[in-house]
Amino acid sequence: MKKHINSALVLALSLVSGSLLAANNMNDMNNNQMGEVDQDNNGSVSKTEFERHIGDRFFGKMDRNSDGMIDESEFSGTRFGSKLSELDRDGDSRLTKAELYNGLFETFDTNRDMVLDKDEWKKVQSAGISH
Ligand SMILES: [Ca+2]
Ligand SMILES: [Ca+2]
Ligand SMILES: [Ca+2]
Repeated sequence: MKKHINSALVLALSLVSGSLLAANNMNDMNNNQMGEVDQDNNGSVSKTEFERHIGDRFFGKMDRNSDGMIDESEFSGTRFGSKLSELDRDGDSRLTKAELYNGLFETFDTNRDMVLDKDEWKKVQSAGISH
């Protein structure tokens, strides 16, 4: 008897996860936000694709005094979950474009495989970096 209940439960669960998967796939098709970024369509975002996507517009938005560097006051208020000092390679307390992009990429590439997969990309989006 107990076995019956268990297998019914398993069946129910697999039906649920099956429809969740289907919903996810639908989501990907209808709302594939990675699509425009993932230019070679391999399901992940490379560093080049990342830089190209966030591009000059994003940097320009952050660089409010347009001196080509991001300083502490320009950096504060962002939702990157990292500090300026963590991204500042040369320790001058300001970020160049390269420091910002490299640093952000490394911050979001949590499994360090040098590409951003879907889950990692979601974090980029929720940090407000993607547009
Ligand atoms: Ca600046
Ligand atoms: Ca720097
Ligand atoms: Ca990764």
